[in-house]
Amino acid sequence: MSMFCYQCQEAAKGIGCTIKGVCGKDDAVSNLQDLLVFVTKGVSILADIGYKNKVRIEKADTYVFEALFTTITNANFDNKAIIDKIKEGFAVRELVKAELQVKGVGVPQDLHSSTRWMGTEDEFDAKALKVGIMMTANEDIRSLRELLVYGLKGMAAYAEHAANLGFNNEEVFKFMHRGLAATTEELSADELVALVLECGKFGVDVMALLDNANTKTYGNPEITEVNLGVRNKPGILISGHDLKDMEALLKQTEGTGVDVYTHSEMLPAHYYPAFKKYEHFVGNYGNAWWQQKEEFTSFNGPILFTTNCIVPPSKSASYIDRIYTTGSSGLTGAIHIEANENGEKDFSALIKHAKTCEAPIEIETGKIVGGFAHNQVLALADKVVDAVKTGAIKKFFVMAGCDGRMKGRDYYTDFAQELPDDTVILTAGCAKYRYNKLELGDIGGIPRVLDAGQCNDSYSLAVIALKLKEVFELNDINDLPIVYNIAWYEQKAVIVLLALLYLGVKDIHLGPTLPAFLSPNVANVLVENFGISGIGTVEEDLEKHLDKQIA
Ligand code: SF4
Ligand code: SF3
Repeated sequence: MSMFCYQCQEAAKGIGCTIKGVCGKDDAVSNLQDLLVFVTKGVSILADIGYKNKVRIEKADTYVFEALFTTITNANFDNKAIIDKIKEGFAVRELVKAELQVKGVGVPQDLHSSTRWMGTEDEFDAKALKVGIMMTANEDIRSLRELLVYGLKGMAAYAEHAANLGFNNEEVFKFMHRGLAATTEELSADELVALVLECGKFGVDVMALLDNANTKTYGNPEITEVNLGVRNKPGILISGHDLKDMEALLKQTEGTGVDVYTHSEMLPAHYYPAFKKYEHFVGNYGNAWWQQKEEFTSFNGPILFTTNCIVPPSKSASYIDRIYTTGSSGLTGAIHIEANENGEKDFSALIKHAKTCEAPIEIETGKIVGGFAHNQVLALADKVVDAVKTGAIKKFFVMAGCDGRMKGRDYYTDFAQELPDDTVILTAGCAKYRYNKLELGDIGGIPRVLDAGQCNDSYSLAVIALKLKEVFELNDINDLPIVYNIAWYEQKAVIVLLALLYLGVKDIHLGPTLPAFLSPNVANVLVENFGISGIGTVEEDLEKHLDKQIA
């Protein structure tokens, strides 16, 4: 075994990737990521001491969310970027120690070795093998520690997007440090379960923070028709989740003769008033992340990754020299655009590059509709409530989450297609690409697929559910006619799941497979306390779900 990783839904054989990741991550990158998480834990242990003594060291907060985000599935495949981040971690640890000393806060000598281990680059691989996931011998403790770390990775991603827009929540940072530090301590399974559930609380908080950051900065998402076709000018394709990068790219491309298209998780950018005003913001090109090889080939222009999900291109891919990364994303061979000291990014290299490219080849035409985040849905609340009261809408299905390349994900297309006409799908995240182009119609003008936005906008779906609970004067969110049939892939889905559990949502169906990192005992805790289960066949599941009415 040259590596071990089981953090995503595609973990090899449902157990873990041991030679090379199904995602394309090789053992060198995987091991460097393990070492990066180790060093990040050291920073958090020290920052946690700081917070407990009312000393906040901002650099530690920023470092921790950036480092964790770097290790999310499909975000960063660039060895050098990860090595640099590890070395930065050494420096941040020293900075925190120095700062604590200045503030008169004592740092115990016997702290975990992650607070002090330092090595040269040629020692990294050997050290990584000693600090990986499998070093926790007890499988339940390992499972809980990793569940917590993955929740924190998702939290880190959302915290970074919010911070990029100038929105921060110290309580979230505090918890991130405490949570990471806890994974180095000898805690009991019960103590770890409590932390995992608490992680869900901060998951709600960080998604609320990001929702506030996005809507305060760019306005509330509105019902929008997004064009799927192309124009005859060269274009830049932008993917990932970062709206600040989206804004900068739109501003810098204005008047240059270069069009901008979204890919995968950037689709919901079209729903924001601040972006709709750009005439050269043409539409969405393609589908979910895993279809990028074909779609990037036919797009013809440069592609900007602001976050995951990157599929590392083969050496013969025609678009290999058209890939640019920024933020926590990275790919060996791609050009990485760094922010300057003011947080500004210069995308002129992409624009120049685009001008030398052909216009995109059209792969589809037509439009899709989205923009049903909480504000928009609540504006339609009367209509929605009436439709429920009259029985025009019998049930809502939350089908948020991620898409992926596993064959079994056809289930979600079939499931959406087989749902009766008096049901509505609430979605967010790239899971929507499994059914957002089907002709599912509407109920009295309310489309049967309501897309709230990106995976982080699952928060919107929770706000909508809480509002419905209030309107129908129910005591329990689980009495609503809402079924949760969630698809997961990477660690942002883990924080969304923990957030839903914190909000009291029960009986969530999670697919296409249950996480490899849940040991049988930990899975049991989730089943017994929250009724979490996997998925069955479309027929079985429809039968099971369709008898649930308002209690
Ligand atoms: Fe395997 Fe997923 Fe880890 Fe990649 S991220 S190595 S596919 S478990
Ligand atoms: Fe998708 Fe990667 Fe998770 Fe943001 S883009 S939902 S998988």
